[in-house]
Amino acid sequence: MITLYQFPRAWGLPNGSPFCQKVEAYMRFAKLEYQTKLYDPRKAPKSKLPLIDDNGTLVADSFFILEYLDKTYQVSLNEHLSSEQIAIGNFVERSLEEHLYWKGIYLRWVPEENFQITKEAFFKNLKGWKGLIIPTLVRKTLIKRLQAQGTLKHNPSENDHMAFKVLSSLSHFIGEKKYLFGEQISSFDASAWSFITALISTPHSTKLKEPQKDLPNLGRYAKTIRDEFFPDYNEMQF
Ligand SMILES: N[C@@H](CCC(=O)N[C@@H](CS)C(=O)NCC(=O)O)C(=O)O
Repeated sequence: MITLYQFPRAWGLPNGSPFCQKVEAYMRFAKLEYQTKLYDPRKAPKSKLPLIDDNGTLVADSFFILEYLDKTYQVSLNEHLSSEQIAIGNFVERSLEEHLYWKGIYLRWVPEENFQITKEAFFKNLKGWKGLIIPTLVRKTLIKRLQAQGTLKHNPSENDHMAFKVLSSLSHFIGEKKYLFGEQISSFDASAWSFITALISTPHSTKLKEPQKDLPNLGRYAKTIRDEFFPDYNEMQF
């Protein structure tokens, strides 16, 4: 049995971390049997989650986890795709995970009202001094990372503008299609679904929610995948 080590679930989403949600989505697309457990990222081999344990084989990082599962269980979710489509899928995945992800971190952790929402979801079980200090320390660490990565060099409307470009590109790419590449799901939908819902399906206040109005096909896409693969997550908002 595969164990997915991850963060707590939040806001009706399968996970508070889009990377953990991506792995769970992939395993559901691939109809693999798994269980989930909470884990402390500091104990993980790459100090980040997701991490899987497949009968003693540990694999860290969603990219390597999907490659491992594909090879080990002959999942082949992308067999119907051309090399050109696979190339596009890789570019989409990278732009969501290496660019849009940071806009999401900014959104959840920097504006004070949003930080309070994040704190409530991720740290509500911490009691006493831990509940006071740990959320602020995590926030400080993430702010340092956002400065080093570059997101905090831009003002909020510049960041919203950059994130909106990625979302609107994705919206144009999806168009009327059911999944990213048509009628058949691919591994790239695991990433796209997780990063879209990480932005549009949480209670944080953001101009990026406007895509739901301006780019309604993203909400439709998110709901289609929820209905088909995560019907048990009926509290998700689109
Ligand atoms: N490239 C990694 C990124 C994973 C990642 O950034 N995970 C974050 C949560 S979204 C994490 O574990 N952060 C904990 C930390 O950095 O201390 C993947 O694809 O799995």
